[in-house]
Amino acid sequence: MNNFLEDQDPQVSAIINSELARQRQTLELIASENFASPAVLAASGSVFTNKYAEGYTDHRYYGGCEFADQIETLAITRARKIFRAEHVNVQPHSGSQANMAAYFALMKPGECLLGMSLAHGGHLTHGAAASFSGRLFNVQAYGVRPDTELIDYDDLMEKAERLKPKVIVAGASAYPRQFDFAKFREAADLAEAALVVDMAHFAGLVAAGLHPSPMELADIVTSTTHKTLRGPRGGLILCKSGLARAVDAQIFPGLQGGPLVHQIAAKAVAFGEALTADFMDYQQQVIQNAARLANNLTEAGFRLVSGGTSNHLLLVDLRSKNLTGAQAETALERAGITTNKNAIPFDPQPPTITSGLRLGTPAVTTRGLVESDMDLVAELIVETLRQPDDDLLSRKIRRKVETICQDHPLYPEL
Ligand code: DSN
Repeated sequence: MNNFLEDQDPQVSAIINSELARQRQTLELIASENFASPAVLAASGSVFTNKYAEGYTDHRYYGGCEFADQIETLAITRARKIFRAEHVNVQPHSGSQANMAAYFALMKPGECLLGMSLAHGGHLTHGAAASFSGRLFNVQAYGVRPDTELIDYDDLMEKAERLKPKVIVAGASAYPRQFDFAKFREAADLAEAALVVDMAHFAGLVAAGLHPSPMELADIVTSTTHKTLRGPRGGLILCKSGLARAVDAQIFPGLQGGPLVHQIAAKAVAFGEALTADFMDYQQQVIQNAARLANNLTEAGFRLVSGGTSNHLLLVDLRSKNLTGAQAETALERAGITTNKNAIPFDPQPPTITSGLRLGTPAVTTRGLVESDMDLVAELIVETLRQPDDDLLSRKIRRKVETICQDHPLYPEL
Protein backbone atom coordinates (compact mmCIF):
# COMPACT_ATOMS: atom_id res chain seq x y z
CA MET A 1 0.00 0.00 0.00
CA ASN A 2 1.46 3.40 0.98
CA ASN A 3 5.23 3.47 0.69
CA PHE A 4 5.54 6.45 3.03
CA LEU A 5 3.65 4.56 5.71
CA GLU A 6 5.81 1.50 5.23
CA ASP A 7 8.97 3.60 5.39
CA GLN A 8 7.94 5.47 8.52
CA ASP A 9 6.12 2.77 10.46
CA PRO A 10 6.63 -0.72 9.08
CA GLN A 11 4.82 -2.24 12.06
CA VAL A 12 1.55 -0.41 11.40
CA SER A 13 1.96 -0.84 7.67
CA ALA A 14 2.38 -4.59 8.03
CA ILE A 15 -0.78 -4.89 10.13
CA ILE A 16 -2.79 -2.87 7.60
CA ASN A 17 -1.43 -5.00 4.78
CA SER A 18 -2.40 -8.14 6.68
CA GLU A 19 -5.94 -6.82 7.02
CA LEU A 20 -6.03 -6.02 3.30
CA ALA A 21 -4.87 -9.56 2.55
CA ARG A 22 -7.53 -10.96 4.92
CA GLN A 23 -10.25 -8.98 3.19
CA ARG A 24 -8.97 -10.06 -0.22
CA GLN A 25 -8.63 -13.75 0.59
CA THR A 26 -11.81 -14.42 2.57
CA LEU A 27 -15.52 -14.30 1.85
CA GLU A 28 -17.17 -11.54 3.86
CA LEU A 29 -20.69 -12.52 4.84
CA ILE A 30 -21.15 -10.24 7.86
CA ALA A 31 -24.45 -8.55 7.02
CA SER A 32 -23.41 -5.14 8.31
CA GLU A 33 -20.09 -4.96 6.48
CA ASN A 34 -19.18 -3.86 2.98
CA PHE A 35 -16.20 -2.70 0.94
CA ALA A 36 -16.10 1.05 0.38
CA SER A 37 -14.74 2.14 -2.98
CA PRO A 38 -11.11 3.26 -3.34
CA ALA A 39 -12.46 6.80 -3.86
CA VAL A 40 -14.29 6.63 -0.51
CA LEU A 41 -11.11 5.32 1.14
CA ALA A 42 -9.08 8.13 -0.43
CA ALA A 43 -11.46 10.82 0.84
CA SER A 44 -11.50 9.22 4.28
CA GLY A 45 -7.70 9.29 4.38
CA SER A 46 -7.50 12.85 3.09
CA VAL A 47 -6.10 16.05 4.61
CA PHE A 48 -9.55 16.91 5.96
CA THR A 49 -8.48 14.70 8.86
CA ASN A 50 -6.54 17.77 10.04
CA LYS A 51 -9.45 20.19 10.14
CA TYR A 52 -11.57 21.37 13.05
CA ALA A 53 -14.97 22.65 11.96
CA GLU A 54 -17.16 22.77 15.06
CA GLY A 55 -20.56 24.16 14.23
CA TYR A 56 -22.42 23.99 10.93
CA THR A 57 -21.83 25.48 7.50
CA ASP A 58 -23.60 28.73 8.40
CA HIS A 59 -21.78 29.14 11.71
CA ARG A 60 -18.37 27.67 12.51
CA TYR A 61 -16.32 28.17 15.63
CA TYR A 62 -13.04 27.95 13.70
CA GLY A 63 -11.45 29.81 10.82
CA GLY A 64 -10.26 28.13 7.65
CA CYS A 65 -13.54 26.29 7.08
CA GLU A 66 -14.18 27.38 3.48
CA PHE A 67 -13.59 23.93 2.04
CA ALA A 68 -15.01 22.09 5.03
CA ASP A 69 -18.19 24.09 4.35
CA GLN A 70 -18.11 23.10 0.69
CA ILE A 71 -17.67 19.42 1.40
CA GLU A 72 -20.35 19.32 4.10
CA THR A 73 -22.79 21.16 1.83
CA LEU A 74 -22.07 18.72 -0.99
CA ALA A 75 -22.62 15.70 1.26
CA ILE A 76 -25.91 17.17 2.52
CA THR A 77 -27.13 18.03 -0.98
CA ARG A 78 -26.42 14.53 -2.25
CA ALA A 79 -28.03 12.81 0.76
CA ARG A 80 -31.13 15.01 0.43
CA LYS A 81 -31.41 13.96 -3.19
CA ILE A 82 -30.97 10.24 -2.51
CA PHE A 83 -33.54 10.05 0.28
CA ARG A 84 -35.76 13.01 -0.64
CA ALA A 85 -35.19 14.45 2.82
CA GLU A 86 -36.01 17.98 3.88
CA HIS A 87 -33.12 18.18 6.32
CA VAL A 88 -29.90 16.17 6.62
CA ASN A 89 -27.18 16.09 9.26
CA VAL A 90 -24.01 14.34 8.06
CA GLN A 91 -22.00 14.94 11.23
CA PRO A 92 -22.85 11.92 13.45
CA HIS A 93 -19.69 9.94 14.07
CA SER A 94 -21.71 6.73 14.19
CA GLY A 95 -25.17 5.21 14.06
CA SER A 96 -25.29 5.08 17.85
CA GLN A 97 -24.68 8.81 18.09
CA ALA A 98 -27.28 9.43 15.40
CA ASN A 99 -29.81 7.45 17.45
CA MET A 100 -28.81 9.21 20.65
CA ALA A 101 -29.30 12.61 19.02
CA ALA A 102 -32.68 11.56 17.61
CA TYR A 103 -33.90 10.44 21.05
CA PHE A 104 -32.58 13.54 22.80
CA ALA A 105 -34.30 15.72 20.22
CA LEU A 106 -37.63 14.04 20.99
CA MET A 107 -37.65 13.10 24.68
CA LYS A 108 -36.07 13.53 28.08
CA PRO A 109 -34.24 10.97 30.20
CA GLY A 110 -36.72 8.83 32.12
CA GLU A 111 -39.37 8.96 29.40
CA CYS A 112 -40.51 5.83 27.60
CA LEU A 113 -38.79 4.42 24.53
CA LEU A 114 -40.43 1.48 22.75
CA GLY A 115 -37.99 -0.42 20.54
CA MET A 116 -37.45 -3.86 19.07
CA SER A 117 -36.02 -6.35 21.55
CA LEU A 118 -32.31 -7.02 21.03
CA ALA A 119 -33.10 -10.70 21.52
CA HIS A 120 -35.48 -10.58 18.55
CA GLY A 121 -33.13 -8.74 16.20
CA GLY A 122 -33.21 -5.15 17.47
CA HIS A 123 -30.14 -2.99 18.00
CA LEU A 124 -28.37 -2.19 21.27
CA THR A 125 -29.37 1.46 20.99
CA HIS A 126 -33.06 0.58 20.66
CA GLY A 127 -33.35 0.02 24.41
CA ALA A 128 -30.93 -2.73 25.47
CA ALA A 129 -30.14 -2.50 29.19
CA ALA A 130 -26.39 -2.23 28.66
CA SER A 131 -26.60 0.65 26.20
CA PHE A 132 -27.14 4.36 26.91
CA SER A 133 -30.70 3.87 25.68
CA GLY A 134 -31.52 1.32 28.39
CA ARG A 135 -29.73 3.33 31.05
CA LEU A 136 -31.30 6.71 30.32
CA PHE A 137 -34.84 5.90 29.25
CA ASN A 138 -37.70 3.80 30.51
CA VAL A 139 -37.35 1.16 27.83
CA GLN A 140 -40.02 -1.25 26.65
CA ALA A 141 -39.73 -3.77 23.86
CA TYR A 142 -41.81 -5.24 21.09
CA GLY A 143 -40.67 -8.30 19.20
CA VAL A 144 -41.58 -10.96 16.69
CA ARG A 145 -44.35 -13.54 16.82
CA PRO A 146 -43.27 -17.03 17.86
CA ASP A 147 -45.13 -18.65 14.95
CA THR A 148 -44.11 -16.45 12.01
CA GLU A 149 -41.02 -14.73 13.45
CA LEU A 150 -42.33 -11.55 11.82
CA ILE A 151 -42.79 -8.35 13.83
CA ASP A 152 -45.84 -8.72 16.04
CA TYR A 153 -47.67 -5.56 14.98
CA ASP A 154 -50.65 -6.36 17.25
CA ASP A 155 -48.32 -6.43 20.23
CA LEU A 156 -46.70 -3.20 19.03
CA MET A 157 -50.12 -1.48 18.84
CA GLU A 158 -51.16 -2.80 22.23
CA LYS A 159 -47.93 -1.64 23.87
CA ALA A 160 -48.09 1.73 22.12
CA GLU A 161 -51.60 2.32 23.44
CA ARG A 162 -50.96 1.04 26.95
CA LEU A 163 -47.44 2.34 27.61
CA LYS A 164 -47.79 5.64 25.77
CA PRO A 165 -44.10 5.81 24.81
CA LYS A 166 -42.65 9.15 23.88
CA VAL A 167 -40.69 7.57 21.03
CA ILE A 168 -41.12 4.38 19.03
CA VAL A 169 -38.06 3.20 17.16
CA ALA A 170 -38.30 0.91 14.14
CA GLY A 171 -35.31 -0.87 12.70
CA ALA A 172 -33.11 -3.84 13.50
CA SER A 173 -29.75 -5.51 13.16
CA ALA A 174 -30.95 -9.00 12.44
CA TYR A 175 -34.40 -8.91 10.86
CA PRO A 176 -34.54 -10.56 7.42
CA ARG A 177 -37.77 -8.88 6.33
CA GLN A 178 -38.98 -5.44 5.32
CA PHE A 179 -40.58 -3.03 7.78
CA ASP A 180 -44.17 -1.88 7.51
CA PHE A 181 -43.70 1.80 8.29
CA ALA A 182 -47.43 2.55 7.96
CA LYS A 183 -48.08 0.21 10.90
CA PHE A 184 -45.32 1.85 12.91
CA ARG A 185 -46.83 5.27 12.17
CA GLU A 186 -50.23 3.99 13.28
CA ALA A 187 -48.70 2.75 16.55
CA ALA A 188 -46.93 6.09 17.07
CA ASP A 189 -50.16 7.98 16.44
CA LEU A 190 -52.01 5.76 18.92
CA ALA A 191 -49.47 6.69 21.57
CA GLU A 192 -49.04 10.27 20.39
CA ALA A 193 -45.38 9.29 20.12
CA ALA A 194 -42.69 10.31 17.69
CA LEU A 195 -41.47 7.68 15.23
CA VAL A 196 -37.74 7.18 14.70
CA VAL A 197 -36.69 4.80 11.95
CA ASP A 198 -33.15 3.45 12.15
CA MET A 199 -32.55 2.28 8.59
CA ALA A 200 -28.84 1.56 9.07
CA HIS A 201 -29.05 -1.97 7.69
CA PHE A 202 -31.24 -1.30 4.69
CA ALA A 203 -30.39 2.31 3.78
CA GLY A 204 -28.79 1.18 0.52
CA LEU A 205 -31.96 -0.69 -0.41
CA VAL A 206 -34.03 2.42 0.38
CA ALA A 207 -31.67 4.53 -1.74
CA ALA A 208 -32.25 2.16 -4.64
CA GLY A 209 -36.02 2.07 -4.15
CA LEU A 210 -35.92 -1.61 -3.20
CA HIS A 211 -37.23 -1.14 0.33
CA PRO A 212 -40.10 1.22 1.24
CA SER A 213 -38.73 4.59 2.28
CA PRO A 214 -39.48 5.68 5.84
CA MET A 215 -39.02 9.38 4.99
CA GLU A 216 -42.69 10.32 4.71
CA LEU A 217 -43.85 8.49 7.82
CA ALA A 218 -41.05 8.90 10.33
CA ASP A 219 -40.30 12.00 12.36
CA ILE A 220 -36.59 11.25 12.29
CA VAL A 221 -34.66 8.72 10.20
CA THR A 222 -31.18 7.64 11.28
CA SER A 223 -28.62 5.51 9.54
CA THR A 224 -25.05 4.43 9.34
CA THR A 225 -23.24 5.05 6.09
CA HIS A 226 -21.10 1.90 5.87
CA LYS A 227 -23.52 -1.02 5.59
CA THR A 228 -25.64 -1.50 2.46
CA LEU A 229 -25.01 2.19 1.73
CA ARG A 230 -21.33 1.22 1.17
CA GLY A 231 -19.72 4.42 2.40
CA PRO A 232 -17.24 5.21 5.16
CA ARG A 233 -17.94 4.31 8.79
CA GLY A 234 -20.24 6.95 10.18
CA GLY A 235 -23.75 8.13 10.92
CA LEU A 236 -26.46 10.15 9.24
CA ILE A 237 -29.72 11.81 10.31
CA LEU A 238 -32.61 12.85 8.07
CA CYS A 239 -35.73 14.66 9.18
CA LYS A 240 -38.42 17.18 8.33
CA SER A 241 -37.43 20.86 8.46
CA GLY A 242 -39.43 21.33 11.66
CA LEU A 243 -37.01 19.14 13.62
CA ALA A 244 -33.84 20.38 11.95
CA ARG A 245 -32.73 22.73 14.72
CA ALA A 246 -33.44 20.25 17.49
CA VAL A 247 -31.54 17.46 15.72
CA ASP A 248 -28.58 19.65 14.81
CA ALA A 249 -28.31 21.02 18.34
CA GLN A 250 -28.24 17.50 19.77
CA ILE A 251 -25.37 16.44 17.51
CA PHE A 252 -23.42 19.67 18.08
CA PRO A 253 -22.95 20.89 20.74
CA GLY A 254 -25.13 18.29 22.45
CA LEU A 255 -23.12 15.13 21.84
CA GLN A 256 -20.14 15.86 19.68
CA GLY A 257 -17.48 18.49 19.26
CA GLY A 258 -15.72 18.78 15.93
CA PRO A 259 -17.20 16.78 13.07
CA LEU A 260 -14.93 14.30 11.29
CA VAL A 261 -14.59 16.30 8.08
CA HIS A 262 -12.58 13.54 6.36
CA GLN A 263 -15.47 11.15 7.02
CA ILE A 264 -17.94 13.73 5.75
CA ALA A 265 -15.85 14.00 2.56
CA ALA A 266 -15.99 10.22 2.23
CA LYS A 267 -19.75 10.28 2.86
CA ALA A 268 -20.07 12.81 0.02
CA VAL A 269 -18.24 10.41 -2.31
CA ALA A 270 -20.40 7.48 -1.25
CA PHE A 271 -23.58 9.52 -1.69
CA GLY A 272 -22.40 10.44 -5.18
CA GLU A 273 -22.01 6.73 -5.92
CA ALA A 274 -25.47 6.01 -4.48
CA LEU A 275 -26.99 8.31 -7.10
CA THR A 276 -25.68 6.22 -10.00
CA ALA A 277 -27.46 3.53 -12.01
CA ASP A 278 -24.67 1.08 -11.08
CA PHE A 279 -25.61 1.44 -7.45
CA MET A 280 -29.24 0.52 -8.19
CA ASP A 281 -28.05 -2.61 -10.03
CA TYR A 282 -25.74 -3.44 -7.15
CA GLN A 283 -28.55 -3.27 -4.58
CA GLN A 284 -30.77 -5.43 -6.78
CA GLN A 285 -27.99 -8.00 -6.93
CA VAL A 286 -27.54 -7.87 -3.13
CA ILE A 287 -31.18 -8.90 -2.74
CA GLN A 288 -31.00 -11.57 -5.44
CA ASN A 289 -27.85 -13.03 -3.89
CA ALA A 290 -29.44 -13.14 -0.44
CA ALA A 291 -32.53 -14.86 -1.85
CA ARG A 292 -30.38 -17.43 -3.67
CA LEU A 293 -28.27 -18.14 -0.58
CA ALA A 294 -31.48 -18.53 1.43
CA ASN A 295 -32.94 -21.00 -1.09
CA ASN A 296 -29.77 -23.04 -1.19
CA LEU A 297 -29.48 -23.28 2.58
CA THR A 298 -33.16 -24.16 2.93
CA GLU A 299 -32.77 -26.92 0.34
CA ALA A 300 -29.81 -28.22 2.31
CA GLY A 301 -32.05 -28.58 5.37
CA PHE A 302 -31.26 -25.40 7.29
CA ARG A 303 -34.19 -23.57 8.86
CA LEU A 304 -34.17 -19.83 8.28
CA VAL A 305 -35.80 -17.46 10.74
CA SER A 306 -39.10 -16.26 9.21
CA GLY A 307 -38.64 -18.83 6.44
CA GLY A 308 -36.34 -16.74 4.25
CA THR A 309 -35.36 -13.20 3.44
CA SER A 310 -36.70 -10.15 1.65
CA ASN A 311 -33.63 -7.99 2.17
CA HIS A 312 -29.85 -8.35 2.31
CA LEU A 313 -29.58 -10.75 5.24
CA LEU A 314 -30.65 -14.11 6.54
CA LEU A 315 -30.65 -15.66 9.97
CA VAL A 316 -29.95 -19.38 10.14
CA ASP A 317 -31.35 -21.46 13.01
CA LEU A 318 -28.68 -24.07 13.75
CA ARG A 319 -30.47 -26.02 16.44
CA SER A 320 -31.49 -28.94 14.26
CA LYS A 321 -27.84 -29.32 13.24
CA ASN A 322 -26.73 -29.58 16.87
CA LEU A 323 -24.50 -26.59 16.39
CA THR A 324 -24.32 -23.26 18.17
CA GLY A 325 -23.76 -19.93 16.45
CA ALA A 326 -20.35 -19.67 18.12
CA GLN A 327 -19.26 -23.07 16.78
CA ALA A 328 -20.50 -22.26 13.29
CA GLU A 329 -18.79 -18.85 13.25
CA THR A 330 -15.47 -20.43 14.32
CA ALA A 331 -15.68 -23.29 11.82
CA LEU A 332 -16.54 -20.97 8.95
CA GLU A 333 -13.80 -18.53 9.85
CA ARG A 334 -11.27 -21.39 9.70
CA ALA A 335 -12.58 -22.11 6.21
CA GLY A 336 -12.17 -18.47 5.16
CA ILE A 337 -15.83 -17.46 5.42
CA THR A 338 -16.46 -14.60 7.84
CA THR A 339 -19.85 -14.46 9.55
CA ASN A 340 -21.22 -13.68 12.98
CA LYS A 341 -23.09 -15.69 15.54
CA ASN A 342 -26.44 -14.12 16.27
CA ALA A 343 -29.33 -14.77 18.62
CA ILE A 344 -32.45 -16.08 16.96
CA PRO A 345 -35.85 -15.07 18.40
CA PHE A 346 -36.61 -17.01 21.63
CA ASP A 347 -33.05 -18.32 21.63
CA PRO A 348 -32.35 -20.83 24.39
CA GLN A 349 -28.63 -20.02 24.24
CA PRO A 350 -26.98 -16.95 25.80
CA PRO A 351 -25.92 -14.08 23.46
CA THR A 352 -22.26 -15.14 23.70
CA ILE A 353 -23.10 -18.57 22.24
CA THR A 354 -26.43 -18.23 20.34
CA SER A 355 -28.30 -20.72 18.16
CA GLY A 356 -28.09 -18.59 15.05
CA LEU A 357 -25.79 -17.40 12.35
CA ARG A 358 -26.37 -14.11 10.52
CA LEU A 359 -25.35 -13.99 6.87
CA GLY A 360 -25.49 -11.02 4.52
CA THR A 361 -24.62 -10.40 0.91
CA PRO A 362 -23.64 -6.68 0.63
CA ALA A 363 -19.86 -7.29 0.72
CA VAL A 364 -19.63 -10.34 -1.54
CA THR A 365 -21.91 -8.58 -4.03
CA THR A 366 -19.52 -5.62 -4.09
CA ARG A 367 -16.81 -8.14 -5.05
CA GLY A 368 -18.97 -9.10 -8.02
CA LEU A 369 -20.47 -12.39 -6.89
CA VAL A 370 -23.78 -13.28 -8.52
CA GLU A 371 -26.39 -16.00 -7.99
CA SER A 372 -24.32 -18.83 -9.51
CA ASP A 373 -21.46 -17.94 -7.14
CA MET A 374 -23.89 -18.00 -4.24
CA ASP A 375 -24.66 -21.64 -5.12
CA LEU A 376 -21.01 -22.47 -4.54
CA VAL A 377 -20.78 -20.31 -1.42
CA ALA A 378 -23.82 -22.09 0.02
CA GLU A 379 -22.23 -25.46 -0.79
CA LEU A 380 -19.05 -24.48 1.05
CA ILE A 381 -21.04 -23.30 4.07
CA VAL A 382 -23.06 -26.51 4.16
CA GLU A 383 -19.97 -28.72 3.79
CA THR A 384 -18.16 -26.84 6.55
CA LEU A 385 -21.06 -27.00 8.97
CA ARG A 386 -21.56 -30.70 8.33
CA GLN A 387 -18.12 -31.42 9.80
CA PRO A 388 -17.20 -28.27 11.72
CA ASP A 389 -14.22 -29.85 13.49
CA ASP A 390 -12.57 -31.38 10.45
CA ASP A 391 -9.32 -29.45 9.94
CA LEU A 392 -8.45 -31.15 6.67
CA LEU A 393 -11.86 -30.28 5.24
CA SER A 394 -11.64 -26.66 6.37
CA ARG A 395 -8.23 -26.34 4.66
CA LYS A 396 -9.73 -27.79 1.48
CA ILE A 397 -12.66 -25.38 1.64
CA ARG A 398 -10.35 -22.48 2.34
CA ARG A 399 -8.54 -23.19 -0.92
CA LYS A 400 -11.87 -23.11 -2.77
CA VAL A 401 -12.73 -19.83 -1.05
CA GLU A 402 -9.41 -18.40 -2.16
CA THR A 403 -10.15 -19.39 -5.74
CA ILE A 404 -13.50 -17.57 -5.62
CA CYS A 405 -11.72 -14.55 -4.15
CA GLN A 406 -9.04 -14.60 -6.86
CA ASP A 407 -11.75 -14.74 -9.51
CA HIS A 408 -13.33 -11.64 -7.94
CA PRO A 409 -10.34 -9.49 -6.98
CA LEU A 410 -10.82 -6.90 -4.27
CA TYR A 411 -9.04 -3.53 -4.41
CA PRO A 412 -6.73 -4.37 -7.32
CA GLU A 413 -5.81 -0.68 -7.40
CA LEU A 414 -4.41 -0.66 -3.83
N1 DSN B 1 -24.21 -4.33 15.50
C1 DSN B 1 -24.05 -3.87 14.15
C2 DSN B 1 -24.46 -4.94 13.19
O1 DSN B 1 -23.59 -5.72 12.91
O2 DSN B 1 -25.61 -5.04 12.77
C3 DSN B 1 -24.79 -2.67 14.01
O3 DSN B 1 -24.35 -1.73 14.91
